[in-house]
Amino acid sequence: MNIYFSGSIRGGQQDTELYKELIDYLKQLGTVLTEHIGSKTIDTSISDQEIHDRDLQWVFESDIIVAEVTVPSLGVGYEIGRAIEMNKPIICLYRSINGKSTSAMIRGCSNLKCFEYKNIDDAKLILKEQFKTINMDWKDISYLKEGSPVQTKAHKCLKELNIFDLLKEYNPVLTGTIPLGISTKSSDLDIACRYFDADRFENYLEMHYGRQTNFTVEQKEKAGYWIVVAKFIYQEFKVEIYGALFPVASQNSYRHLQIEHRILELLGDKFKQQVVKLKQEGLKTEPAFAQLLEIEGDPYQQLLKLETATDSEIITMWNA
Ligand code: 6IA
Repeated sequence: MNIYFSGSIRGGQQDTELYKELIDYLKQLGTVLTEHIGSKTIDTSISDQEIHDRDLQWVFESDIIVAEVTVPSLGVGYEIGRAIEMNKPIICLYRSINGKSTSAMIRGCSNLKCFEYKNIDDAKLILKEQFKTINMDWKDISYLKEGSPVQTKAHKCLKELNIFDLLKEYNPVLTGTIPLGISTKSSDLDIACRYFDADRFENYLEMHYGRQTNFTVEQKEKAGYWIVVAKFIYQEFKVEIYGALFPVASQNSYRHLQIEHRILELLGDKFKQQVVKLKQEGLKTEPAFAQLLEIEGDPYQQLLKLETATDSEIITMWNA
């Protein structure tokens, strides 16, 4: 796994030693492409344009961005923005110093995960826990092949429909309950995508899947966003391909998949069975999680807030 560590240079180098400690820890989790951020003796022989082009190429080649954002830096903010556009998972770490807050454009951005920490041990724990989820590559559906009977069937159907090849440029990810192994008879095959041109995406779906049973495709507004949704039936599955203009990693269906996967991993089989039981009784997935974890308010929004909870906070939420 390639890790791009981002930290202030011209914005101020007062945290360089801390960056080095973070980088040394990240080296246990993958290959850090930007070790030089942890050193004050940075190569000054290359031009700004060479630095820019090389660093962006590394952002492109990385599987995750970890940014320490306590010291405000134009370069770090720029790298984060470009990485969001490339659909990369991003972790931002910051400390509160003299009550100074990190920019709202970072803390308020749903495309990244922002964590406040106090010391290096806190930061290491956050990284360790977050990397467990990030290591799960949902884009590769081969995990379904060895799964439950419904997952094996889903894998066969997705292969026959050639969805992941045909929609490759739209970054398709299977979301919903089938990947999590908590599906019921009425569960759909949900595929989240990102488009850049809604009409083109709609036409493309129609061209490839328009002849499938009960095919429909429409564009509509949902929660303030413009989306394209195609639906059809394939064998025993209802298939729903959903596209939006923003990266899949920041779409709610994908974020719910990630957090629900993490909760299921932490709380084990007994919790999983309880979720399935509630779903069989008619509850939707997120309300079922919320009920078991005693979460109040809108379950869809509240579950997303657990993205930045620690493992032990999640474990203590369930009264088994
Ligand atoms: O605006 P900043 O300089 O604080 O931006 C820091 C971010 O931009 C880091 O995450 C780096 O990835 C990138 N960056 C900026 N400058 C450099 C650099 N040399 N070498 C590598 N990456 C850089 C700057 C040399 C200069 C101090 C003489």
